[in-house]
Amino acid sequence: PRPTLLSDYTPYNFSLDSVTLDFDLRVEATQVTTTLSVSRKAGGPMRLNGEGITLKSVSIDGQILARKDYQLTQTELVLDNVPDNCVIEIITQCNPSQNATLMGLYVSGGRFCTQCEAEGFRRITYYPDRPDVLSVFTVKITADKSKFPYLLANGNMTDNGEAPGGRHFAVWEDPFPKPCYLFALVAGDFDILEDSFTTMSGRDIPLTIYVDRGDAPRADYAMDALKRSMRWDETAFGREYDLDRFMIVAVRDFNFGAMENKGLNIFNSSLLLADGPSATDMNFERIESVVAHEYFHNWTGNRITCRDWFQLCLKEGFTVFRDQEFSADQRGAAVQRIKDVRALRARQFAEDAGPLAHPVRPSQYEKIDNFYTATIYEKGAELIRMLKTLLGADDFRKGCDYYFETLDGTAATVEQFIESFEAATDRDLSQFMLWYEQAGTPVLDVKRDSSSVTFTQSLRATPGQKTKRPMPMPIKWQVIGKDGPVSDPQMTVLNGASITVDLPNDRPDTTLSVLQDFSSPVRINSRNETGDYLRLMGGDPNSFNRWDAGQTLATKLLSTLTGAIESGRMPRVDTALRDYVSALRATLLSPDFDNNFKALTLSSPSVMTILQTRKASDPTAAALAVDWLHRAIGDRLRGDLLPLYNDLQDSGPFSPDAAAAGRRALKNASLALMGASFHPQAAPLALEQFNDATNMTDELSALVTLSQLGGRRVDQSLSRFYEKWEHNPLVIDKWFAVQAMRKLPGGIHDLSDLTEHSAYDRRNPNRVRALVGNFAMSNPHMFHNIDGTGYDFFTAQILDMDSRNPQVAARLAGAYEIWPKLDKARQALIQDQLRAIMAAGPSQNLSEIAGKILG
Ligand code: HT7
Ligand code: ZN
Repeated sequence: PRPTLLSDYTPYNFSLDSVTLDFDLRVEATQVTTTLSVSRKAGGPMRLNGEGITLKSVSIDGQILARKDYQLTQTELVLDNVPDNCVIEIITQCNPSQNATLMGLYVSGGRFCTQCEAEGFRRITYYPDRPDVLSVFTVKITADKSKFPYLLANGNMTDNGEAPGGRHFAVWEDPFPKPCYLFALVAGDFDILEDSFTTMSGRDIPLTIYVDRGDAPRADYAMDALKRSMRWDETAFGREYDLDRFMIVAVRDFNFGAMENKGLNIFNSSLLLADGPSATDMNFERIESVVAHEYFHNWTGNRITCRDWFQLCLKEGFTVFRDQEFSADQRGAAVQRIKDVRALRARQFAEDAGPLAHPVRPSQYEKIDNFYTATIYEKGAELIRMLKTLLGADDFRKGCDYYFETLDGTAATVEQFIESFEAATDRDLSQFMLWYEQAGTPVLDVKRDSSSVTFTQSLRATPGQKTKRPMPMPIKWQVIGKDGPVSDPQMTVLNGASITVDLPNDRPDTTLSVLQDFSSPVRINSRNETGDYLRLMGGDPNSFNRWDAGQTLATKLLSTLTGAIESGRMPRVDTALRDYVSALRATLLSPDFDNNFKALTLSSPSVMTILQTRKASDPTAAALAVDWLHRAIGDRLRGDLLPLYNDLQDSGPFSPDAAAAGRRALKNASLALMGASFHPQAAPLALEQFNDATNMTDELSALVTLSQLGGRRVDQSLSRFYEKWEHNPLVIDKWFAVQAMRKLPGGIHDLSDLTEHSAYDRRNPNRVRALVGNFAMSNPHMFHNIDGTGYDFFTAQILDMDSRNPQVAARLAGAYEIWPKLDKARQALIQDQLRAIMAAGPSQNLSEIAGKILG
């Protein structure tokens, strides 16, 4: 298929003055009557997208069109002679119960719901399914009253009542013009949680969260996060909520995390429901950030939307930046920055270095669903962060205000966004656009002599982009001596290829702490020695760099260990290991750092990170290296871990706040290290913690430690866990995940057996991600088994999923993008798998991903 090109953009030739949608909801045959008031803006036919729906009739100004008056293909309805101003009525039918793509209108848990971003609306009716066609929507929903007591759509409810045959109806009007990807409809029976929020101008907004019967108490945390988000957007960005009510609905079958439909957010239930006994601290943290993210879209995405899908980062990058800033304010800036950068490096850097690399604003795509990537989201957020660093907080806010004021109600471009900052601050930001256009992660080389430092940037070719140009790069740095900093933090902006800066003072025995707070999304070649990293670990006032120094040391160790394991040599890392562990120990015992920071310092780099630093590596050797390092750290901290674990026991009532979560994180990191080093107390403690836990963080951490220790107690604990949580699907997802990430005693057969388990549901993306996704991403021993059985299993699961849900299948297949980093034997095995996928006649989504990975 011909890709869509950014350079081909042309505005739509009609404007839609209003849209009315009338849904006669029935599970197997829903009828939609669409009424469009249109006016012509340019010549040509009216082209309407449509997919997987049946056209019943089309009329213009009350005249039903004959079949010869329109063209109908699998994907389009084309109307030739449309008057300049007219009313078009289209009647279509769809089958929500058979819609396994989970795009458009579908049934989940016996309820109707919709997902329209990016191109799902065309599965509901024929329509210009593009983000730059904005209109005001009136929606009438009619459905069986007893089965579907709640009928919801965007905006405000203006009417409701009885309908014949035990049915009822509701009418919703959304006064804000929107593109159809923000349309939403939900119908079903729910438990509801209600609250309200008073905006900064004094308007009372009712807030409602709709969940499964019995789940309302588990929505308390999301409700609290919502109110905090609403307040934060007012204080941090001056943005007030606009509609008269705000609703969130939880659904269990969902392709993604959540969706920001205007006034009616729809959430994957895994990102909404939590309480202490059933949700981990990580679940609470994610819920807080995703609730905020979707709410913040109301301004960055909904009030100002995207001209076309190439501008996706305009809403996603900016909104991720806003949710990261919110989380930093709620939970602590340093720890938040570490977590964000860790995620960026693990996922986005890998993407940028592999066959799927693409710019933050791509210039072509085959299926836009495949572009909801770490590059668009996370690197997109880093670009906004750099902009703030370059401009300073005040000018950044001025630019944001200008953007919101001048582009409200429009579908904008990245250029218009950048121009807002230029107009508001009188700066030239044209070179900054390169960050949006060039794929790949730049390398920042740091070379110092006694009195100066030279920063040099370079960027390797990526698929389709051979030559690259220097980009403006803010570099925060500081000089650190043996007793701490010997200069103030400095800021250098590298605009060209290279810049040399004088050091603020000329001391021989000093170390440079460069890229503090990760001020640009680059890889760094700092030329620092082990001693420099140890100094930074002990004395860098910048928390991010203090943590990062430890990660660099661990990565170096792991790379050496991987090489030794690959070639069957004994690893020679004694001195480096001793120094690294004593620096870890100093951090652990210091009263100056909080528990979250300490836990992050203890967490070692992932197998993915190690593979990124090496060429043609054996991933199972890298996984063994990680196991080896954990064991060695556990051995060397043997005397400290048990007292630390005991000290961190918490007997008070459960709280999901950052301080309590930090205690649990450090306690469970200590337990995991005791487990990794087979501390005699590890198994009894883990068992006791598992049996007595009153919160899921402790229960699950103990289960993971037990499952790593192996033996009979693993099966017993897993069975007990299953029986206890059988009726909570979100916890059963965890049960599948723990097993997917474990070296299963029966190998791949055990994994296949799990796909036959009565609780396994191959139509449910959460469950498939829990088992199949975690297997590919977090079980290197089994997934990369050289006998190829891990890959065979995975490919079979991808193809099975592709027959129902191409979006989720394509996303799973992304796990194969790592192949160029692997040893020759595995490269060949994965290439064979990708060829098999291509030969199986995959969906367009899967074919784009598999084809690009194969190269
Ligand atoms: N803007 C939302 C994207 C989304 C999505 C994309 C493709 C397929 C299904 C989807 N569901 C939601 C989510 C967000 O970034 O807020
Ligand atoms: Zn988003």
